Amino acid sequence: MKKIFTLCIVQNKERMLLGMKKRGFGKGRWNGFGGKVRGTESIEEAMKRELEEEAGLVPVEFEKKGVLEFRFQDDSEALQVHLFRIENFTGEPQETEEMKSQWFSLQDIPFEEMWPDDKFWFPLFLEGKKFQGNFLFKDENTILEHVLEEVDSLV
Ligand code: 6U4
Repeated sequence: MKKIFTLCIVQNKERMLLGMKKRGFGKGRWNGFGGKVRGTESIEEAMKRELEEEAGLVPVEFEKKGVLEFRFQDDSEALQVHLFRIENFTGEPQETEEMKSQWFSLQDIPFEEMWPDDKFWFPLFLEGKKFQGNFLFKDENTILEHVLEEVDSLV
């Protein structure tokens, strides 16, 4: 069984917008904006809804850059996360109930306060590559195994 999630990274040439998660899964970490795909909505619809709910932004230009699967050692259910790069948006970043957002320079990404998988796939993301990966976690701080590969296209 898999749960499907979205994750949006808002980025321009110099800066990236990340959100400090204030509650729930990943609380206390800087992350992109996203959440579970609900009922009948498409992955792209869920991506747009979550970006608006969590950051107050409406994506205008975007591209799917990665599909990542996360599994915890003690949980049979995997998370499949569809990662989008948002190149253009309308609106001003808002603090919401769930996230407090902040711009970071691309040289200054706070990896030590992010999910531990991020430091593996961010270099590919920053190079504009598309990728697929699988990560097995012992717990929220420890990765036991991972596979990550660059791909030409994504589903
Ligand atoms: P609720 O609380 O039901 O509103 P929802 O907003 O639907 O939740 P949430 O916030 O739990 O979902 O979604 C988790 C977010 O964290 C998704 O955007 C995916 C992202 N995420 C999960 N594991 C991650 C990981 N290992 N690395 C990463 N992002 C991860 O960079």
